[in-house]
Amino acid sequence: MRIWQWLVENFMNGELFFYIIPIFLLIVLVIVIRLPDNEDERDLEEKKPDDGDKKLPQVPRDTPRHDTIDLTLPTESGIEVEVYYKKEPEAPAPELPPAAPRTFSEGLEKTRGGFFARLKNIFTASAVTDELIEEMEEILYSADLGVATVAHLMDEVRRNRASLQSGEAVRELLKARIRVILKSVEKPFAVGAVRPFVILMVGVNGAGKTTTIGKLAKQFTTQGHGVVVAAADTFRAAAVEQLAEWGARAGADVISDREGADPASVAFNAVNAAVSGGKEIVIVDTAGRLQNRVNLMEELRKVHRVIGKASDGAPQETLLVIDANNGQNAVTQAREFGEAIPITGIIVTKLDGTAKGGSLIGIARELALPVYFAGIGESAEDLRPFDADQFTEGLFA
Ligand SMILES: Nc1nc2c(ncn2[C@@H]2O[C@H](COP(=O)(O)OP(=O)(O)OP(=O)(O)O)[C@@H](O)[C@H]2O)c(=O)[nH]1
Ligand SMILES: [Mg+2]
Repeated sequence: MRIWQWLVENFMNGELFFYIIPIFLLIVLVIVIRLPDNEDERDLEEKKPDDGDKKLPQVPRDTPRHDTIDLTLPTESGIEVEVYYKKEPEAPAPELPPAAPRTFSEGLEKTRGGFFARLKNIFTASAVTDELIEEMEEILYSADLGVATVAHLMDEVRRNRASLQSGEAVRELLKARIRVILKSVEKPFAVGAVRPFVILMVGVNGAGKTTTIGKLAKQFTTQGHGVVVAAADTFRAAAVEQLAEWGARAGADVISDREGADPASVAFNAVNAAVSGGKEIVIVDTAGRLQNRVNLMEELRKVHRVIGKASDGAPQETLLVIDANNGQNAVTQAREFGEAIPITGIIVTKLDGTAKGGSLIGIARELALPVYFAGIGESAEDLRPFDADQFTEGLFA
């Protein structure tokens, strides 16, 4: 039977209503049930974040990276409505050009602005008088170069007095002599063939040991070396955390122990970890301050000795970290540390933050130890192999 015949027949005999009425009632029922939800959703759509309705929480802008962000919002009718915000695809972060490493000239800006700026008057004088030479001597003495070094430089000036006809000539002589002093301590740092190659870092508190270890570790891992750093400054818990952070950043293994643990045993474990893990370089951090200086020196002696027990001939380098702000005090520090353990080289830090960069001239001449690196900023690249020419040019720029 065709459908239209069936409809006509059922309409005629009244049975059609028997089917239609239940279907109609079912539709009405569905609409009634859905209505409150729709109202709430409409309510929400109309609400703006700034319309003063404090009940609506704002969607946090930096919500974690889910595909959707769901919130359950209370509405005025008391019914909770779940809202899903589709997460916008994240735009890739714009590629920043790699920061150009600082030059020595930039790192020495403060030093140039200090005593070297005062020497400018002398360097631009058209004639060289005895008063001018005396004025220069005074400025040099006030510049923390150290008495012996200033005396040496002034001897050179007086010896060549006859040929010094202009301030420019004085400048060139001084620059040449300073360059010679700095050249005598310039030595590229070389990681020798011994494995593991152990570097022990020492220095007074705050000199920059831990930071410098972080920077060095980063440079070594970037060069493809496997590095272990030893948190042998167990005097403060924060020192271990600081080194662990730097180590993680550099991709180096960190060997540590609880606060107060024996620093020598941490160093010993680190050397053994490098041997068993096939790592090439171990850098040992040490405390800069203990209850007193005698304790510190005792402890450093023990660390040095125990490292030697872990690996014959280690440490291959014992580097003294010097804060350039300390000026000539660094010479005293170096002598004190040198009496406890054999110092093999120097790293001077914070040249960028001081007007006392010239003190390195005195340190170089007095200590006659290789200056391997100079810190001229906070980033890993700002720990630079010491370059006497660049340093001299930076001072006299
Ligand atoms: N501007 C600048 N700051 C530096 C440089 N080297 C180190 N610093 C800062 O000097 C401060 C002290 O450095 P640390 O590495 O903690 O010194 P430390 O020798 O380990 O100190 P202790 O653990 O107390 O013995 C930190 O705030 C470093 O960021 C540098 O070359 N330039
Ligand atoms: Mg430290």
